[in-house]
Amino acid sequence: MQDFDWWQHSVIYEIYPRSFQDSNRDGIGDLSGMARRLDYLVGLGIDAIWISPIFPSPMADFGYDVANYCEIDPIFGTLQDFDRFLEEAHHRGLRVILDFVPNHTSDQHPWFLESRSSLKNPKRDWYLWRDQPNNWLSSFGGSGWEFDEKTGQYYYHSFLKQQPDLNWRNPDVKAAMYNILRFWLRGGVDGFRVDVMWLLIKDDQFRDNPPNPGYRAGLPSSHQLLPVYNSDRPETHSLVTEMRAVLDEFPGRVLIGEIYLPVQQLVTYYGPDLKGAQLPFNFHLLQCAWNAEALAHSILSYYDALPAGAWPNWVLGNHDQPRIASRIGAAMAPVAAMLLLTLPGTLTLYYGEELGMTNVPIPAEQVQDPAEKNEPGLGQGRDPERTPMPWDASPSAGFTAGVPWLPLGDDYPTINVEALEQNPSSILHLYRHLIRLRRTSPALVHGKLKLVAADRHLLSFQREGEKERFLVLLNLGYDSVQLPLVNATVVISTYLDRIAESVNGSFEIRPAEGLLLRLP
Ligand code: TEU
Ligand code: CA
Repeated sequence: MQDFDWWQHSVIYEIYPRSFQDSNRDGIGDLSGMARRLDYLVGLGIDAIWISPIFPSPMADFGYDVANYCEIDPIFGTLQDFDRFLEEAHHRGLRVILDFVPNHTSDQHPWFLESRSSLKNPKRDWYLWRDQPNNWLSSFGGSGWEFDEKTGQYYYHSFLKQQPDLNWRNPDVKAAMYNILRFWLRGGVDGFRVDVMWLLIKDDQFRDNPPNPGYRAGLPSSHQLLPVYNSDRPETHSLVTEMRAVLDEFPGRVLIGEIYLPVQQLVTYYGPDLKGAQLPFNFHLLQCAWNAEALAHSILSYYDALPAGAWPNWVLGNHDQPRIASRIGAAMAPVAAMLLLTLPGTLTLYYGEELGMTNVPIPAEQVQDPAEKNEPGLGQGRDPERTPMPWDASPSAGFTAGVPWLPLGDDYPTINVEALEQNPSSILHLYRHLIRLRRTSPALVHGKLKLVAADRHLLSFQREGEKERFLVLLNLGYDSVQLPLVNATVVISTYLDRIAESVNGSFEIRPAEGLLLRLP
């Protein structure tokens, strides 16, 4: 795979740092803990780690409210701990991607403290201040505008009022943010996942958003309006291109964008001449109904929309979305694993996906996420998918010697790394096999994607490289399916049996079974 950049043939693994491994008994994961688990990640076969924010933060939105972009929050450790982590990861051949949160800072960031101190402060224009609010809404509920007594103006916040939005039309803001990227790039980080890339710039006239005709009671209040003037503005693209140019000052780095948009708009974030994000996250699988027709449609419409030369990527979970095993059922999780790991391009896993981890119900008094606290019961809460990684069956699952910041799932005594390790047909072993296969069979990474088809509960496609040809058959139903097949060999089943079985003639795919077959 020498013809490709490292990130093109990578499996990226997202770590939510509060929940991976605690090392000092405070019940919150940290860098030293993470470093202790690097060998596990090497064993899993992943190539790169993306760490959700670890910078100093009041933690109003658990690190997505940054108070200092060039330091590490003491909860997670020190800059030295980070350097050590980076070195140990690199030593093992793992890349490290940081989370860059450019749309907003914490309201405790010195820039905002200055900005709000007076109308004349040189940093006043670093944020979005107005005499009067317009109708824009916060994603976390209520108006997006907060009145500031002292100076008598309102500031805009796409998320919490503790997360004021920066003014990306101000050249000083841009320069400061690009220098932050350089700080970490010089320090050796391999790239960035950019938070809410599609929200960075807002309409310069602050026009009101139109009502959303699709809104109905029970949806988050932010859905009342269509985000026409405060998201996906045409000016965003020049910012993305500038960020990419900063990364390109350093060899071999990757720019990933968090973008929730329909495919046609999503793919514009590759940028003119592909000089935007190398990987605008493709979230369409994690939003797709779990049936063969919808999935085939999602895969094809994304694939067809890709600009020439653009590199595909796929995601089944992240720290904002219900876990895949809860969404489709634990029995179906292995099929999702096979789907993800047989698609072309770059893949992102969310920690615990490889265990078939499910959402953990959080009792009301233990809710942490402000998205849930602000609008309870509307399904906004993200705590259930952020619970500690279960490593073993010991009290607190080997995650902490203290009290975990979020509860462990009831099933952790059986669903944990150590237990699944000992069961050769577990989903953990399936992930490991599938990830390894991508290394030994480059056709799975960059071979052509062909013949994507849905037939009742069966989703199928082929992957065709120069030397190898594969057929992927995914039974998304709970009845077996009988298929006429000529001359193929089973490479792997999600049941982890029938390896090397040769197929000729009528052939059975069991309930919720995925099969990877080699074609002649
Ligand atoms: O998420 C952006 C975003 O749009 C989320 O609000 C997401 O749609 C929602 O959580 C789904 O329930 C990013 C981060 O990933 C998220 O954790 C932050 O809270 C948010 O930005 C603000 O930085
Ligand atoms: Ca800790």
